[in-house]
Amino acid sequence: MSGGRIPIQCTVTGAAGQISYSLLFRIAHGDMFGPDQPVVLRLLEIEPAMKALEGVAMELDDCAFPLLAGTELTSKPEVAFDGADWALLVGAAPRKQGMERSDLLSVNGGIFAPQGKTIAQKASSGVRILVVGNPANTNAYIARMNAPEVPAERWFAMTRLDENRARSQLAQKAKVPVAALSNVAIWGNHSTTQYPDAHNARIAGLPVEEVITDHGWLKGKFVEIIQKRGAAVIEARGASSAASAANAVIDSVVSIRTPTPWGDWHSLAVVSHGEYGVPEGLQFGYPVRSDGDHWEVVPDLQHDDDAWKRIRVTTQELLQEQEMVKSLIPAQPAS
Ligand code: NAX
Repeated sequence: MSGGRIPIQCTVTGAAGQISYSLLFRIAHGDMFGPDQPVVLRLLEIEPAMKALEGVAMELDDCAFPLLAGTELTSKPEVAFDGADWALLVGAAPRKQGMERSDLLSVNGGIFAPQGKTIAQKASSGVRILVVGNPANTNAYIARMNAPEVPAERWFAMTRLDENRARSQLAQKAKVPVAALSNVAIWGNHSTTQYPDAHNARIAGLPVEEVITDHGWLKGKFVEIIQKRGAAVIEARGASSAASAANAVIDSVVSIRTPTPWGDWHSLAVVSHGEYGVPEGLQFGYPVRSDGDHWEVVPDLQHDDDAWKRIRVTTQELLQEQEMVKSLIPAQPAS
């Protein structure tokens, strides 16, 4: 029962795409906002995909979800983001053959800069935004910088799929249930330079390195598996991760909205305030904990030289991406 609660307005972009095909049904089922919270899905697509989106909406109807208080289908960002409490930016332009990373960044910048502006104009005053579409960190940075009216702390980019992949790989290696894993963090960019951190992770409360004694695997193969897992899924499935990405979107929003279990943390790319030496303003993957309203980057974690090296590499990549999109960033007023 929804108990007369005001529905949450949840915008999803790229709503006819493959991630959304898993995501929308789970949101409407209550997995994201809880079993008593009605939701209105505000679904944005580009014009050529509107017919497919209508088909998705028909299937949503056909589920008769008690919590789904409405669906709005549109190709107009100003309609999609109107009154949005949450904006899940899944839609992005895919990388095409022959495209350089800089081309991909600028094509997506053409999507995320105006979306940032529209969010600032139309969304609810408490809007929170999770960017999924790749390159996720820099797309979030572009949108955020085009929406200076929306506090920087409200913008997130998704590194949770990488965390979940890491939890699962560590559990399999240690032959323990995945629920035994805690304190798994992804540092940096959602790309092949990310640093999945086993050193600070725990298995049933013990440091992972005490349980998994193959330290060569932890420092080498494990890191590589997580960095390249997306490509491995494409290779096997012939399509990129979709259901697991949708699941990670749910997990990310739940982790932001609910207090983090004591002593644990989860991975999100958030605005850097210089934590761990990362330049201010980068949208950087960190271990984050939340009290349900506010979040903080977990301080004082220790890294060895190898980890610091990896963190520097992923930081450099993000700085390069930032440089490539600087024409999309409006001049910031002097503070
Ligand atoms: P699809 O190509 O299936 O769907 C994307 C949808 O976005 C399409 O329907 C397209 O019409 C729509 N779209 C394009 N431009 C749009 C715009 N300006 N406004 C609204 N909609 C627009 O991709 P899918 O597999 O769903 O993946 C979506 C994005 O997630 C991709 O960029 C993908 O790379 C990224 N991913 C990010 C992950 C992460 O962990 N951060 C993991 C999974 C995924 O690879």
